[in-house]
Amino acid sequence: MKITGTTHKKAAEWVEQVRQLCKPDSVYWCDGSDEENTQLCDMLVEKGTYIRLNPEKRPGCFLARSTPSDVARVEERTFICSEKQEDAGFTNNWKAPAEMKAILNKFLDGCMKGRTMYVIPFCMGPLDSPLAKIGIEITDSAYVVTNMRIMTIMGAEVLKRLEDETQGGGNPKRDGYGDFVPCLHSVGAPLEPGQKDVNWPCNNEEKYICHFPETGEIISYGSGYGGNALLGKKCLALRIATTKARKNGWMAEHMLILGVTDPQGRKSYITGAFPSACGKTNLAMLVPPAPLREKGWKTSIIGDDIAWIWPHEDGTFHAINPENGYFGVAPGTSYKTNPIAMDTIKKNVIFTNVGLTDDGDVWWEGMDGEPPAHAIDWQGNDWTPEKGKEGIKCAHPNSRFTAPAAQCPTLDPEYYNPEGVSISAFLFGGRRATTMPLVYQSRDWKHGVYVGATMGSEMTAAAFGKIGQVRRDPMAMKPFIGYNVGDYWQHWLDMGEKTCACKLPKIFNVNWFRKDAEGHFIWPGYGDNMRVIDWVLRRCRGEVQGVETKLGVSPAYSELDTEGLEGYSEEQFNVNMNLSDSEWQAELESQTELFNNVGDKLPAELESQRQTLIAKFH
Ligand code: TSX
Ligand code: MN
Repeated sequence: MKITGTTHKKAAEWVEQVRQLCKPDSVYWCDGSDEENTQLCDMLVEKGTYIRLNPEKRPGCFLARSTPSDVARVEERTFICSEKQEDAGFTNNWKAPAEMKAILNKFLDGCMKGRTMYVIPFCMGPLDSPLAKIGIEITDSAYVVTNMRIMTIMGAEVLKRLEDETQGGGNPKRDGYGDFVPCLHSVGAPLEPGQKDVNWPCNNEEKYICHFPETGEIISYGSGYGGNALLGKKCLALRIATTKARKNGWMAEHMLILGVTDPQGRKSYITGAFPSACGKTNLAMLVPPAPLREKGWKTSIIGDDIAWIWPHEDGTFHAINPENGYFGVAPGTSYKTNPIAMDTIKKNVIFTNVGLTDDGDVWWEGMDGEPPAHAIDWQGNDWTPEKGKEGIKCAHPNSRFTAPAAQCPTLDPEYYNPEGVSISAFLFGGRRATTMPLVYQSRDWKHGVYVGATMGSEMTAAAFGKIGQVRRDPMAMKPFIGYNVGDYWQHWLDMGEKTCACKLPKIFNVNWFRKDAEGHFIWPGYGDNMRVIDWVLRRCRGEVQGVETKLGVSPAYSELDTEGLEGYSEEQFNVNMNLSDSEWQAELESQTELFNNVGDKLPAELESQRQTLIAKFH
């Protein structure tokens, strides 16, 4: 189904305007077909960007190795370009739109010389959903095209839908009906005539990841990696979506969506917001422990990273996952930590910056079994377990798999439902060795918003500051809110007025990472988190009383299903749930820095919530 252009006037004009600015050798409209994908992957293998993995071990899989300077999102080069600086707020870098456009136009002029300009029509969310967002990404990276094909609904059917919408087709209730989000991406590495390309083109001097919330545009220059380049994900589905959601009364959140079936066959859905390194993908793919499985507990996944949530006609909040795949961190993924992910990534996967074994398979730190005696590391060098002992990693710590959601064995059929799923509970959580109990329920919506707003997690990698230090990460959204964080909190408070309290999702805080006096994790975590979720769901149904604490409502030990849970005594539970006055005084005091940073836009309600707690822990 070859496409060569569009009847959508705005899209056609924008593509032509970008072509004139970026000056590519050619323009290619992506139809999303298998044949097209095969051709692109073959070309990337020929160019050296992709290594075809052993078809016996990883059929349809490829490995890409990036330039060592282009391995992660670049938050310090990410900008919110609103007219007023106060509309970006302290969590974002800011520049005025006209000023940023002037800078970008200099870089974009001729930036695609010697390259093909790919036009990718894509949709975030089921096409018929009232929250679905159509985007068009223009990129000069075929790596981006092949990843976008996995991560979004991509190609001819999306472009046709956009065109049909100008004629009254599709779902007229769609937020953005008839329109699309223009997403311009360039690796910023034009080729002179005859110049040989490199395996991973990017720009080592300049990187700009720019969002224009008032006009709903995205421009990304200089990086070919993940969230910098696959513009449907963090850029559209979070930063731009948050601004649209605020305006139109819905929520774009950095949340997993998990389905749970209990032994009576009742199906519930919860979402969870967690900062990085808390195992969000593991939770989204949770396998209940054997004793609970035998009783009939089952889980399913709607999404592992992003949730779009709205007040549904039925009075409850519904959620869809706008993504079509998983862009997951590879290291640490194993049959022990996440068997569902391991089964999802057996075929048709793009691996980026993982190790390559001598038999053409992939390897990373934390995979099951012994490390290979020899491999090629993510930079293309020989690797042995001896090098590993010297601290040289085989896979980059931020190495990734790009895998189709449809391949997940526990994918929930409701994933495809345009109306989404009704959400019973929101979980917030971070990695905290002290202070935070295993689980508590907030007293009400407003208190829950405060709990999410003050979320923090201890750093496990030096990337964000000192290891062990608490980094505040409101709703796990710090780098993803496309406007002022104070206004974002106010929007959360306002959402609590959209339906009656009894139909709002109940808000819980969890901490899988508390340690005892000897420095050991108290809670076994992983599949056993099902026991906490069981209690959460019984609380949502009003089936269990819990115990009142200074923070809200927590389980009594007897309310937790501890069948088959070895080595977790009531004494350990008590340590796990303990609330220390001195730790909480320090916690509440340390929240002032965050609130002071928010300044004038801080909703009074949140400071009032903090004062209520200060009085309790005095
Ligand atoms: O993902 C994790 N989850 C959520 C799982 C559904 N991890 C890994 C975090 C890094 C991404 C966890 N680590 C979890 C957890 O609940 N809990 C822990 C801490 C922990 C680590 C090891 C053990 C127990 C707890 N026990 C043994 O290794 C034997
Ligand atoms: Mn994420």
